[in-house]
Amino acid sequence: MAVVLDRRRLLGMGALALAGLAPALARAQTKIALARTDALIVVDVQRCFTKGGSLAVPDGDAIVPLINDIAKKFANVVLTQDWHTPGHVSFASSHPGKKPFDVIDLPYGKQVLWPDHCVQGTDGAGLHPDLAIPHAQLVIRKGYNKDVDSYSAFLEADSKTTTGLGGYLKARAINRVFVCGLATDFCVAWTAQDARKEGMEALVIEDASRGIDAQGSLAAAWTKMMSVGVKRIKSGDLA
Ligand code: VGL
Ligand code: ZN
Repeated sequence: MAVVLDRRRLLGMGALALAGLAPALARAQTKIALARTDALIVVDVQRCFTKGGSLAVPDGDAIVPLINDIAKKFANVVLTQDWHTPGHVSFASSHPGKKPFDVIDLPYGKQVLWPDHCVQGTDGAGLHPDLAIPHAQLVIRKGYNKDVDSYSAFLEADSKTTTGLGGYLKARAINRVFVCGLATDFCVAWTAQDARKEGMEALVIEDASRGIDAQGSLAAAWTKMMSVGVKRIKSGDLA
């Protein structure tokens, strides 16, 4: 007979193959352990950005139960709310002849124009009714200056006006933030990048976020985030 492999030899090969796989398996199974120096930042999970809202992010509602679950793992949770004045500079309606998703030049740079959304004190600006994170410690509002947008929870679009979030986190010895929410390619991405500027580790939980993806903005945002050291993880990576 040409090839006879005895049982012993087969078993031996199997063990060898498995041994070769072991480091990869170990890596895949290493979960991220959370500490009191970590915070979860839940970005803009508001009615305006979910089903029926004026700037509804596709599938935005789907992340709410997942975020509620993830949040239970964190000792520190910060929520953000987009919180615009009526007639805000980021609204297309504030610029005659312009329509949503047009881009204009403002003193601080390019600004995408949006449908009116998250106007201070309106129902649309409220947190999603199913968001259930009673232990969240801080709600930070942003975009409340009429002439400046603020995708980031740290720094307004003029790149100099701070919301105070960096100081708050530092004062509480938090040095690593996990970011999730809406929208991946705008407020989540800018928040994660600015956390890096604050000298913190930043990880975006991809499956607990959803993007708007206007003109390739989602892929561009990931490239940008990666380039400044933001890590891309999934909720299942958390211990
Ligand atoms: C957002 C567009 C305009 C966001 C806020 O939360 O990502 N996007 N305002
Ligand atoms: Zn906004």
